[in-house]
Amino acid sequence: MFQKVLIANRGEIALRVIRACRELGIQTVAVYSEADRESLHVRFADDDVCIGPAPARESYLNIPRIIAAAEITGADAIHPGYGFLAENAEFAEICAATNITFIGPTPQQIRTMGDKAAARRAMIDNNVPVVPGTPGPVEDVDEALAFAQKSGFPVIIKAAAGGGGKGMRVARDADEFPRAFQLARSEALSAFGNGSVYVEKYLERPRHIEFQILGDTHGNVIHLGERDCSIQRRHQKLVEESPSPAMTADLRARMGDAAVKGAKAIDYVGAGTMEMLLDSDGSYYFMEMNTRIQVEHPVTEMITGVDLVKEQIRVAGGAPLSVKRLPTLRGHVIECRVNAEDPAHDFRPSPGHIDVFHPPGGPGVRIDSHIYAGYTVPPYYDSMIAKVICQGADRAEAIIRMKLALDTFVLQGVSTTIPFLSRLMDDKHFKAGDVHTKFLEQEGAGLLK
Ligand code: MV4
Repeated sequence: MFQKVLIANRGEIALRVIRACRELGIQTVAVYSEADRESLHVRFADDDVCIGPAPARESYLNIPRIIAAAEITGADAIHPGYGFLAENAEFAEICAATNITFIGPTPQQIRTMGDKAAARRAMIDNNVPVVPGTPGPVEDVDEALAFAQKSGFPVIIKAAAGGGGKGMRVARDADEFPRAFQLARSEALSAFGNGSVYVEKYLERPRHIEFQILGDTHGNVIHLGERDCSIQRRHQKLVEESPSPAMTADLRARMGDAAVKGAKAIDYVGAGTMEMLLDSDGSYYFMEMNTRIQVEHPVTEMITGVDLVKEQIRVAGGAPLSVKRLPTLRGHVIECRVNAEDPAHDFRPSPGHIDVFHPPGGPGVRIDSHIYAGYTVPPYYDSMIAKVICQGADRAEAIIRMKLALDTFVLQGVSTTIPFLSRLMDDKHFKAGDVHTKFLEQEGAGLLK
């Protein structure tokens, strides 16, 4: 096992990884930007290194500085968390070349899944259902339009280098198509330096259901059930839950088998997520694979009792998975992301000083957060300041506990999404489990008060 792990991240996930290392008896190194000097991850780690100015590209994205920090402190592994360098194949390669273990999948696995068209191809080759579409990237607008006319409208044009909603355009008819195609292509080119796009049939109101995957270097690949992440705003998830209100034991077995088959196709190692779309008619399709630990991983930890971050670290050290199949699910779990944002002003970021902070507690409540009274939320990074995760014997109890937790969350100094989330817990469609990816577009305005 490792002696010392460097955490190439900040915020709550840096704290989460430090805790896992502590439990495993592993020393930790925090890296931080000049804006994060007063952060808890710096205080809680055994060792710390300032890696540069506030802007991420000069600190948390600066590969040479992070590698230098690992070499100076004698770290033998790096945990990338999520975001920043977590899905950067080149970074994983540089770690390997420097004899530092990257706690995550191989560079090749990151690369294959990072190219959404290549990932789609790999799934097709292994009989994992994908949304009907072009088998690979399309060369020009005529080839793309030919598919659209054959399959029928609406269709969605997606950037091969994209993911998370960037470089996507929907075309509802042949007239709209050329413009949508050009827009997707140019957005992909400017955002990713790669204008490669593919086309799929567009599903109008699917659920976003993702399966947690764990793989090890001994050939074991399992899934740990699903998370329903249908409640999103501009491709940012606000609420995640498990089990999905739409799930049955039979559907979980079938979707879970498909997810495991897809991960096995690339001999996946570590924690990963198979993102799938579940259509209103019950058909399901692979969409993308995320090759990292995700923000919403505590939902799966609470419903299964498996510590995903400890599994990641152990597996990277060559150990077999400590869990060999899906454990009995424990009731129902919901996570709400608390952001320092003002919902009344289009969710604009609200950084600043935290004057008062008293997080909720009680049975079935977990809070993952890096903030404290007296902390200043910097304007440079993601606006998420806390995750509230609540478990109940069933979904109704999980919702009651979440509502209570949100309403007793005392946090003053910055605007937050807490009141918005609290009203969401009262929404009749949400309570009925009737959610889909267009939910907030349709119902969100009513939750602004
Ligand atoms: C889709 C889709 C409908 N049909 N693909 C959004 C992010 C990226 N991962 C893919 N996304 C979608 N792909 C087909 N063929 C709808 C979405 C989508 C979506 C997916 C999950 C959660 C929220 C979403 C919001 C808008 C669109």
